Amino acid sequence: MAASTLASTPVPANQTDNFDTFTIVVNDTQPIWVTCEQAAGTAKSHCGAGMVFAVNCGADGAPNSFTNFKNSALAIGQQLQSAASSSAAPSASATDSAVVSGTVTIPPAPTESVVTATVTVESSTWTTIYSSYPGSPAATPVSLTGATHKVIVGSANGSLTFDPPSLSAAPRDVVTFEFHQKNHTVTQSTFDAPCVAKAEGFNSGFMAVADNATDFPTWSITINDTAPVWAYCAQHKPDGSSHCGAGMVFAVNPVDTSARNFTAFKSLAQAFNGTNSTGATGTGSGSSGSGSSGNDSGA
Ligand SMILES: [Cu+2]
Repeated sequence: MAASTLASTPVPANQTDNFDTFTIVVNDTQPIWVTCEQAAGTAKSHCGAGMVFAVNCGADGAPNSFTNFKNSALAIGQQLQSAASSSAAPSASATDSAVVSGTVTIPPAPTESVVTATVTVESSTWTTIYSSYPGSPAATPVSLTGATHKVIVGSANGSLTFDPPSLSAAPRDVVTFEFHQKNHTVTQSTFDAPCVAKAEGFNSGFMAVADNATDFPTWSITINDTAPVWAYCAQHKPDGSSHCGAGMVFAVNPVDTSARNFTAFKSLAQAFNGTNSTGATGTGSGSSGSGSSGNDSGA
């Protein structure tokens, strides 16, 4: 459909009645994406603060979900805010500087871009908006159902490992974790705090597996975009040290050419020794169920 715009109509703060209205007619079942243009392109952008609306968007978990749309808007808002706060700086963008925490240096965050792409798979076509980093994989899934990637967590010899420790996945792909011996988790974190559960991130909860088990529980996440997803095991050893601090970390779509590659993530987990920069320990909540990934910009 053609774009529709209502010019900004100021409403006094004390008005309680006779509000202006604006009507659009929905002509088909395609998604319609709507934003408030007030202060567009500035740090005070209403859109960047999440003032967006949609008709017929995809279900949560789909690439064109409202959650992804709003998060894209919020990510742009954050970029506008950091650009505004660093506009006095000579050249480099606000995300280009490394953070030093004690003796540990956290590499700078890459500049995330929000990409709008038209994807065609198996005669289905849809528009997807996703966050992408330089070097991120393509947004086109191999099939409508996506591919399935299997990761073995732990092993019969008691290793503190995710195997493979990292992998590439396209949106719609599923990563299935198969839990082997000991009692591990897969818990989403952030690059900056590898061993601390990310707020509202996914969490398998603890998966206890007996030494003589031959049947292994599984737990899956669906990948929603191409940006890196960081995770760790929230278990601690009897001596109190953590599996994460021993290097039991995992990533989807880390960018090898970035300073924030998987090796850097694992090194950070080991350097913090299972704690974050403020010394808090990462613990799992023990909840279970299936999760989804990548709908936030906190990587
Ligand atoms: Cu573990």
